[in-house]
Amino acid sequence: VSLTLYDLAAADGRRFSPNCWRTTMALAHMGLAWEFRPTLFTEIAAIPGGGQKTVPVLDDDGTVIGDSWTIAEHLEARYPERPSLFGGETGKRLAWFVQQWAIAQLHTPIFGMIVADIHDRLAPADQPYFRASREKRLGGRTLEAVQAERETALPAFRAALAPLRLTVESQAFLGGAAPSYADYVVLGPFQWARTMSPFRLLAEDDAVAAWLGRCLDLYDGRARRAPAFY
Ligand SMILES: N[C@@H](CCC(=O)N[C@@H](CS)C(=O)NCC(=O)O)C(=O)O
Repeated sequence: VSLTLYDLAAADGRRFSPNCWRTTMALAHMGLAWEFRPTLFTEIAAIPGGGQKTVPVLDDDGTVIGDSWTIAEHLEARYPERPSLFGGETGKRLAWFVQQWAIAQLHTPIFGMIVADIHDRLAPADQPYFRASREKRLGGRTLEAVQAERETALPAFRAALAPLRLTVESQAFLGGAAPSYADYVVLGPFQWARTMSPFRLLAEDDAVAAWLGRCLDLYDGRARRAPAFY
């Protein structure tokens, strides 16, 4: 098996992309070996195979696949003898729901709370692209102005974690006793934050923080060992 993962890299090489962390954890879950290709935002279009607009991109023995969900489906189908990411079709469809929930309730608010910190840690070649594309997405506001509101935004963000909090108070992982793809989807945006920003999203005594700790420890602490602020 020859697997290559194209993953965003910051100026110092650290891996921060929430969508790429989904794939990293999926590969670790399956016990597969892979090679990282650190990639800048401004290098995505040049990924071999061509036509990619986002990462992660996985090259599996010459088959080039974009989009983290498509990659997870590919891995599940291609390596059926490995530990399952979804635990069957019902688990897969529920993980899809978790992904939509995470994009709305985690990615979107976290983006605003760390967006200037992300910018400041990107390679100089990426910074003008990131600022222009993200300020457009933010309706013309500056990255700094949006991030300055993070203390105000934090209570609503934490309150919206209630469904996650109540779930992981009574079970170790989202699918029960063992981790599955749904956990990696939720881990992604928290990993994005802790790798790129010193701003603490969670109170230390939050059950979500305990769940996050369990995820960071998985597979020899793969996510915990990554360069991060805390
Ligand atoms: N649906 C895609 C989304 C991937 C995505 O948006 N990746 C971001 C990095 S986290 C990206 O590559 N953005 C490129 C850009 O903004 O130019 C997936 O799940 O893989």
